[in-house]
Amino acid sequence: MEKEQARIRAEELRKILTYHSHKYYVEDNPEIEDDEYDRLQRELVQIETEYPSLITPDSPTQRVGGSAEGMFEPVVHTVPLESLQDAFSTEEVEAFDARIRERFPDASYSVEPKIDGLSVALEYENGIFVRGSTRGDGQVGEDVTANLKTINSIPLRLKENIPFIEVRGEVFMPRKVFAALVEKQEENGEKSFKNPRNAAAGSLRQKDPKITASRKLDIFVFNIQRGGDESITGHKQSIDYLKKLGFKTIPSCKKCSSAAEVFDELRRIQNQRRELSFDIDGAVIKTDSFAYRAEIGSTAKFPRWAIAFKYPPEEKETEITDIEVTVGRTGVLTPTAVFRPVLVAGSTISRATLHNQDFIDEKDIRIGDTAVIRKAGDVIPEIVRIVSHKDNSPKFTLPSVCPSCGAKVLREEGEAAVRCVNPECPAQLLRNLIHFCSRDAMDIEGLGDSILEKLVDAKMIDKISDIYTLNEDDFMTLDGFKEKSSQNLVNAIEKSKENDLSRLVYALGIRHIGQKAGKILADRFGTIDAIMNSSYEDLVEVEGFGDIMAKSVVDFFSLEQSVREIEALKKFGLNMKSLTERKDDRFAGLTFVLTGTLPTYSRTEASEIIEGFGGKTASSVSKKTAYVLAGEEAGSKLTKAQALGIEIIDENRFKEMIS
Ligand code: 0OX
Repeated sequence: MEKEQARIRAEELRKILTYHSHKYYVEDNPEIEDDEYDRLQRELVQIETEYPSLITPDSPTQRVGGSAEGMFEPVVHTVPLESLQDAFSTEEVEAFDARIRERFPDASYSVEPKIDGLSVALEYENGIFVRGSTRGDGQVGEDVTANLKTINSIPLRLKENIPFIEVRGEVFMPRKVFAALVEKQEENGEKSFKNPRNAAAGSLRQKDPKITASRKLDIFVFNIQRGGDESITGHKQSIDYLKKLGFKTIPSCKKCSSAAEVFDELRRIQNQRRELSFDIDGAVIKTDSFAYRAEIGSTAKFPRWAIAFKYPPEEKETEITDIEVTVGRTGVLTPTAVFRPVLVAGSTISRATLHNQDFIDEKDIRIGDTAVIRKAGDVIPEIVRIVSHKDNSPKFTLPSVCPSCGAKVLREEGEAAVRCVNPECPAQLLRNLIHFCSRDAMDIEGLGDSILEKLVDAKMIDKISDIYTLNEDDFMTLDGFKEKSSQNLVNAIEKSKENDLSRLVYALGIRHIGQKAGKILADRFGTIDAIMNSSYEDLVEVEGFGDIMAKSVVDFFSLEQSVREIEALKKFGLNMKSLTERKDDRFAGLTFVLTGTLPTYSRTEASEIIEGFGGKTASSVSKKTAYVLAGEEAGSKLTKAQALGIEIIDENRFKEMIS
């Protein structure tokens, strides 16, 4: 495509994509299928890859992967982001109304929900989003533009090209997103966020905008800080204007002309609280007229013209009848309190996670206790405090052996979680098998999740080494297997025996030992026996290794089951030696970045070759990158490489370089 033609099409695509993104994320009323949206987005990426000079800051392709320059630098708020005075009783609201009405008998209020998130300021120049910052202390916040760009409901371009506007909004994490994130964190034995507010704050503070993007944050805008349409005279009118500009505005804003109307609205908001998909912690009552606001003014901390009415979280008392301990897919032992079912915040709850031993100790939770419970973020049941213990009830401690397999459990230093690391533990077997066979590990083509699940269910395998006992007849007993497909699988299993030791080390699923660490261990020690016999002291010496990784390797091989498995794998003829005999160091000092799909090499294979010649691979393009090895459907890395003038090579050229 000619450049001029490309420019016109890119502009058109941006308009279409921005329109549909607004329909989907702001109006919650999509007009096209996701597939169609993705197709249009891909077309735009393609044009921008071919002509990087056509990329604009408001391009929908720039939400993730745009420049993260200036992140976390201080931003002085020209108009402070004030906080609100809280009211906990109707009397306090009445007193507020009396104070306002004394001066302005005809004052009316806007009442809106108070979103439980974190305040941010968004600045737009000539309709383009140029800077976003956190509230900080209200006077100075931090630049989080790159992270805010990943929030799809924040327009990168407004519907009108006004010279300047700064708005204020509340960034939040929807309850469902929060619940899924916590589930994942618990499953991985990570510290989980306490509530959606903390999760939103943590997500916005990420150094890598990709992580922020994965957290699916959202925003409600509720204030003009500076600029915009100077003819606007009141709050409700300003919200309508913000909506017209393309912002996702606060979900309701009711104008009330009397205290009675205010109370009706406060009740209405409180009653619908449970049905909302996000957390609110109250409602805000604001004097609507900007002229009146200016006269009423602010204290050092709060505006005098507004007040936040806080709704109390619902709490109930119940009895803890049991504490159950389960082993998750990642081997983490999770204690759960079981209690007499009670109705809280609209649903009956009977269980709450106790996270780990530290949490239990801190609150001194025991079986038989009377406890106060509530729902964190109105979703996740939690124990707030213990009211009383039953007479003579003992302290609760997690078992020292795995409830699933009986192996001794371990608690790593600095970690809250207690884990079963037995590779044969049935609770983790399937996960370990899937990892073992995966592409970057032993790369056993065809032995994917569903077949492995069938093999486990049929009790044909109960440990990793059993994979190597399988023959064609075994596969033929499974649904859908014919002679040819069974033979292919057996061949793939056989082929995996030749793999480099680095793959095997990674495939064993030792905690904290990823692909890179597997390679380092294989290169440094040469054989599996040398790795197994290495001490903690030997391991911490290894470049790139720290205390946690060294301990993890020692822990893994100190288990009898691990040693037994390695011996079995040896017997089946798996290669136990490092095959990396460096031919020469032709790539020494050079860093490669891989992007897109290469015609014949997998990414892992290409990385292995580069490292074999003494080079390095990195995941992102920078000035230090020597080459970008690009395949089909290469994305933003290619664009960045072009912009930085870095040499881009294809697989053919790469093959020439290594021949
Ligand atoms: C909220 C919220 C926060 C603007 C001027 C004084 C306080 N969390 O939903 N703050 C404000 O108002 C600010 N309104 C809100 N709705």
